Amino acid sequence: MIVSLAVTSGAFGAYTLSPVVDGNSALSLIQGSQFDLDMVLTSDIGDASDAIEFHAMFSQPGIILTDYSWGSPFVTGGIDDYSEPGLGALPVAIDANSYMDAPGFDTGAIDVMFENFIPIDPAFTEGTVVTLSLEIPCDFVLGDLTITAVPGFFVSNGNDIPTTGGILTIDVTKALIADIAPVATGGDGIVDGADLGALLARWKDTGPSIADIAPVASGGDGIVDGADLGALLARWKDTCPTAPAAPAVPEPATMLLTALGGLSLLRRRRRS
Ligand SMILES: [Ca+2]
Ligand SMILES: [Ca+2]
Repeated sequence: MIVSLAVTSGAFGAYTLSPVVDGNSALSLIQGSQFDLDMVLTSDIGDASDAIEFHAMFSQPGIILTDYSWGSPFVTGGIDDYSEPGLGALPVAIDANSYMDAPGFDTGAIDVMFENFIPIDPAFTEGTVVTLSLEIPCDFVLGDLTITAVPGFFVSNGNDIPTTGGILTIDVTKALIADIAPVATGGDGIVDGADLGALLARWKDTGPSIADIAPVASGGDGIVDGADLGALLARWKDTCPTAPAAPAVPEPATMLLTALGGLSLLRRRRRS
């Protein structure tokens, strides 16, 4: 089309590729959350492109990519969609091996790659170019996770459009306050005997302690005691939203008896 050629053969501006969640570039999400990440492309002069490649790079391994979709007129899963890992490989936990560059060129980055072409105009202009459906596992490391858009190429009729990638920051927070064990991983998405054991092992500890969970409102009071035990038992068998089915474990009454047995044992030891 003559009009289309007139537009795309003129001056080229610059693109910005911004990863956002509900329009935000910084937010907080709890372990177990499922969310959509939009890769939003904007131009200073209304650029259009028909060939796109970029990476989404993660600061930590383990986020699960469950699905993705391209903005129209790109076709998701079509013969021109070279994204890796592809739809057939999903869901997949994103790590250094989930996408490998050409042999000898792999950066070891924790990333996935998106690449697609539009063989016939109209080209893609602006807006959400790819939406990633993601899930934070229940045992995912707490704190800041950054997701960086790394532009590869953005091409309009054979001309490169300079593109700058943005950064998304997600503060990953704990799903369950009573999920303190396994201690090494900061919990496993279920409150059970392991957590009770971890609390009892820290009985009457003073100062900062992972088992000091009560009073809940203030995030602890500097001592591990009956209030913390009560807070844990009140959350017995709580699970992270996406946690796998819990294995068979003793019922709360049994665990409480075990706990009380453990306490009297501690008292006896202290007296002696
Ligand atoms: Ca646990
Ligand atoms: Ca306490």
